[in-house]
Order: sequence, then structure tokens, then C-alpha cells
Amino acid sequence: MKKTNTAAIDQDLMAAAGGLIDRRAFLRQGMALGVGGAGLVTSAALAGTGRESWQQVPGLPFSGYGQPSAHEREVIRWVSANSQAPGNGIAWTPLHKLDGIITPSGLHFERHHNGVPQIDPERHTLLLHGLVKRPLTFSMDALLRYPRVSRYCFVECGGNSNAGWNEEPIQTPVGYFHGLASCSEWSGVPLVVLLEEAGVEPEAGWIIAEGADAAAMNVSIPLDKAREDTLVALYQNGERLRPENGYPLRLILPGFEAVLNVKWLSRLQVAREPVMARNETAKYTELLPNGKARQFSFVMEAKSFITEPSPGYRMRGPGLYQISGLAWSGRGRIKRVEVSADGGSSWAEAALQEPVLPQCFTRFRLPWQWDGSPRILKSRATDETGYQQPERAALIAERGRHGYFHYNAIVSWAVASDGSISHVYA
Ligand SMILES: Nc1nc2c(c(=O)[nH]1)N[C@H]1C(S)=C(S)[C@@H](COP(=O)(O)O)O[C@H]1N2
Ligand SMILES: [Mo]
Repeated sequence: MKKTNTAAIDQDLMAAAGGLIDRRAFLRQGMALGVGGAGLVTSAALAGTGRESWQQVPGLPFSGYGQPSAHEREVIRWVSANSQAPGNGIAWTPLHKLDGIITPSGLHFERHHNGVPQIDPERHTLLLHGLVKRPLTFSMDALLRYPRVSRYCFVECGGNSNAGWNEEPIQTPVGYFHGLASCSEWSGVPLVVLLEEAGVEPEAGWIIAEGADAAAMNVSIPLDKAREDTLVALYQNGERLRPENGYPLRLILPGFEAVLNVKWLSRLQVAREPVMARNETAKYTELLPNGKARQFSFVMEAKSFITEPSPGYRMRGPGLYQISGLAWSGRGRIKRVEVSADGGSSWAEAALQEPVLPQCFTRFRLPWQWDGSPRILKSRATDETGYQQPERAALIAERGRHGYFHYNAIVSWAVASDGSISHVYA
């Protein structure tokens, strides 16, 4: 076996079996632990000779809108369009290539039922009507004069991670498994402000929202959620919404499945009952083992997975690594993420990167001394309500095998001794 520096690590720093190191140790003692990632200094570097071409000529001029480095051109969404129905399909966020908690706007996942409408904001309006005292319409200019608030939160399709139901574990980079979820700073007008201006009638219980795309997609939103924290979002990560994500305005319902976040929002009808649209009857419901189906299962439950390392990565031999991943919960803040390197027998608590915000991506990290032997890595999230992400077997026992939406079980990556990583059910 290859010689490793495991022996050099103080056993007091070990947090769980399989080489998981105490979460507080890495930043403080990374050097002492022996990351070994840096190269040796060459005499040419010391002498200042061998200057690169870009050090010898002026750089490119200023640009109106910056783009990623040409060396990062493979960090793109993975498009999976439905060839039978043009405009219908998805594009995944490459979560395995990103760090931190914010998804760059150009990499936010996409789900369209009928393509991206090319809306002229001068001609677009929002209609608010139904069980209200004063039906109102808003031009975009008028909406931009209302008070705005900002919040960081994830948007996750209810169908995200559904490959987890497959009989065999899907072998794909993690972004193409869990990347129908993205996280942004959204700024817009609290919906309650518009509702108060229109004056909601006491018998109202729901709001039916509709978009201006040719899909004319509509859904029903509980009035409580509309009043609590729903945003009519106009800005995404500081700039106006991207066309793919709903320009010029969309709904954001923090923590709820993304189908309710109607894009290209054009109509809000206050109603007594839900409308029973396709996306709340035929879709976004889950058939249970007893033959009944869950309906209006809005909240996205706690989820986590390791993005680094993950399938597609190759370990560069035994030594010290930093495990990193994402966790979130539609019910509130993430309280704890634990990591296992022995298939779930022992767990170590990961460090949560600040800020830890409700209904928002939370980044976790943990140092790991890999000794080169086969290992099974898992992560497990617990949110502030005490809800803990279930093992796959427990999720299937509860929900049966006919589900498609709301898959949030613990994910396992097998690290082989050759350094390759695969998805396993363990
Ligand atoms: N008008 C409209 N709104 C829509 C959709 C759509 O096709 N049309 N798709 C919904 C679904 S199923 C999802 S998952 C989210 C996707 O949002 P995104 O494309 O900004 O990621 O938008 C929702 N809102
Ligand atoms: Mo969705």
C-alpha cells in the first residue's frame, strides 16, 4: 500500500471513522495537516524569468457586460429538451462545478412548458382581480415604484432528484441529478402589498396565478403563503430577471416547489377554491402505497448531497481533501449536516458556511483524510424543525415505488481505490 500521512494526524482531530477530521481543524491546521496541493518553487520563478505572453502586452479593453473566462466554457447548463414538444424541457444547473451558495444567473436551471416568451416590458401588465374590492392592473413602470425587498432563496422543481427512484443508481454528474435547483438573491414587491391595495374579500382562500407564455400555465397558491412571504420578483442577483427565469416578473414562494413560482406573471385571480390545474392534479401529486395521492405537497423537504468529490471527479491519490456540498430545506434553516465515510455507520458534523439562511442553499465543508481504500461517502441534513433527511429505504417504505416528485433521500457516493467515484444505493 502507498504510504500516507494518516499517522501524522493527531487522533484527537478525527471526528468519525474512515478519515473524517474535525470540522474546525482544516482552516486552522490545513498546512500542518499536509494538504500537499502546492508545487515546488522553481529557480526560474525566483529569478523572475520566463514571463508569460500575457505579461508582455496590454490586456483586452473594457467590456459592456463581462463573461466568464474562456477556460471555463464547459461550465454550462445541460439542456435536455423534449424533441416531441418544442419549447418543453429542462436545463440543469452544473452544481458539481460551482462553489458557495449563489447560482450565477446564466446557470440558473430552466424549466419551460412552452419556451421562453420574448416579452416587451412596455406592453406587459399584471392583472389582479377576482375576490377583491378593487381590481387593478400594473404596468412594469408602476410596479417598479412600489417598495421592494430582497431575499436569498432556492428555487427547486418538485421533480428534482427524481432519478433517485430508479431501480439502478444513475451515473451522472451531480448537477444532472440534483440540478433542477438553483439559488439567487431575488428582489421585488411583497405580494401582500398589492393584495392590500386591491382589498381581498373575506371568503378568499386561494390565488390563481397565470403566466404570459404560450403555455398559459396556471397554478393555485394558498392565500396564507401569498400574504406571508411571496414576492413579485423583478430582480435576480442584482439585475433584472433573465428571460429564461421569468422576465419581466415572476412569483417567488420561498421553500415551495418551483411550479408555483409562475414566470412571466400576467394574472392573479383571488378565488375561494383552487383551480385544479394540470400541474396540481395530473402532475406534482404523489401516488402513495395505499393508492391515495398526496396533493398540494408544496414544501420542499430537507435535502443534501456532496458536490466535491462526486461522480466524474477522480481522487488524486491518498491524502487530505475537503469534502464540500449543498443542503437546504423548504421549512427553514439548515441546523446540521453530517457526513459519513463508512456508509452511514459513523457520522461527523460538517462546518456550515455562513450565512445560513432560511429556505436557502447552505454550503457545508469537512476535511477528510483518504487512506486510499474503498469508502462510501454520504451526507445527511437536519433542519431547524428537527426534520432529518431520510435514508433511501425509509423514503421508499413511506412513499412506495410509484413516486416521481419530492425525492429527498440521502445520497451515497462510492470512492474506489483507483480514485473513481460512482453513485450507489447503500
Ligand atoms: N409561466 C410559466 N411559469 C413556470 C413554468 C412555465 O413553464 N411557465 N414552469 C414552472 C416549473 S415546473 C418550474 S420547475 C419553474 C422553473 O423556474 P426556472 O426556469 O426559473 O428555473 O418555473 C415554473 N413556472
Ligand atoms: Mo417544475
